[in-house]
Amino acid sequence: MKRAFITGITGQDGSYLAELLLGKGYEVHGLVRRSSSMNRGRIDHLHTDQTLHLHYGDLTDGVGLVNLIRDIRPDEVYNLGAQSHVKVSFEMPDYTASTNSIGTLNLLEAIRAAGLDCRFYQASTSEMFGSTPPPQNEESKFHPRSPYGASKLQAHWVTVNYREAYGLYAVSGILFNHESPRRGENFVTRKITKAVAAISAGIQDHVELGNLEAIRDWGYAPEYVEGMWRMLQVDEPGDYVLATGVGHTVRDFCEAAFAHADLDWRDYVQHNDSFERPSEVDALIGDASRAAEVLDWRAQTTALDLARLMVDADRKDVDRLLHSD
Ligand code: NDP
Ligand code: GDR
Repeated sequence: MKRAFITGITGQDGSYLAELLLGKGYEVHGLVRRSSSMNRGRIDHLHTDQTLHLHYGDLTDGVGLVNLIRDIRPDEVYNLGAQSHVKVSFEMPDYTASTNSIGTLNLLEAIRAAGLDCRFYQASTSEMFGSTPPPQNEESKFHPRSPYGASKLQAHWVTVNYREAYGLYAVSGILFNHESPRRGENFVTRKITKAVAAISAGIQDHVELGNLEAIRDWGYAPEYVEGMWRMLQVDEPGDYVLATGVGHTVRDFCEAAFAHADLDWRDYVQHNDSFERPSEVDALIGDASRAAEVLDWRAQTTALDLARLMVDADRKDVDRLLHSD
């Protein structure tokens, strides 16, 4: 039985990846943060699985990671834990760098200290391309536009360095935006689809957004965690872009989401400056040809299908909430 260790298991991607690996017969170990309220909503449904083990820890606690990796001795490590919100990274730059950059280094050092021959996946991001115009692929220039993007770029290079310096099987997945009904509620897609559900149920009257002109390449998260796993199954470690190859504006996503509930987005979306960033990433559209060629991976779900799928899920949630008595 293969053994995997996942940081960020309570997040969107971590929860889908845990499901995927448990389904493949892995023993899965996940890092969870201590919190005064429960933060395991996305993995609660997996709690009866005897092959899932959760451990308290934090990416900023290097000693804790050394102890965990030494004891668990995983075959595969997926580093998905991060302060992952771009706008928040402008408000918490130090914490963002500690978690995303130093945290990655801590984990790589823990693997080295244990003398493990394991495979390592780093959750890199299209935000590292920042102002480089699309289409972006593995050879495109990095120019991050936020403390988040810069912190992930440091983690990316340290991953490459551990591969080159120590011969570690380390890969960096440069993933473009991917969403799902489990997406955090303060990312723009989920904020929009939740608002559509609440507005169509008559319990909210508008939603406030920032920049509607930004272009993103939105795919479906369960397909992207399959890509992460495939990156660790090939003979040679490498870096791969995962993306749909199609860009849409935030405005397009709004239009599709509201239209799916027979609403006109222009009647409900208001502008609020506080959701704008000090420096914006204008356009990200990925070229995932290398992943198609080497991993036989291709995105299946389009951004507009995703908008509809997420609206349906949020409308079901609102329905359940309203009829729960
Ligand atoms: P989420 O924000 O949904 O999940 C982040 C996870 O990291 C949560 O489990 C969170 O725990 C955990 N975490 C946060 N801080 C720490 C810390 N200091 N120590 C340990 N764990 C911590 O992110 P996603 O699932 O969307 O993304 C997964 C990874 O992929 C992230 O690294 C993200 O930056 C990256 N990425 C995401 C993309 C996307 O479009 N979704 C695209 C490209 C890269 P808790 O639940 O307790 O908050
Ligand atoms: P992003 O995702 O910054 O691309 O990072 P987000 O959904 O936060 O923003 C996408 C675009 O929408 C614009 N926007 C708003 N964004 C938010 N959050 N809230 C708003 O009200 C709003 N209005 C407009 C933003 O300015 C931006 O242009 C995500 C994260 O998952 C990262 O962790 C990941 O690395 C990248 O995707 C790829």
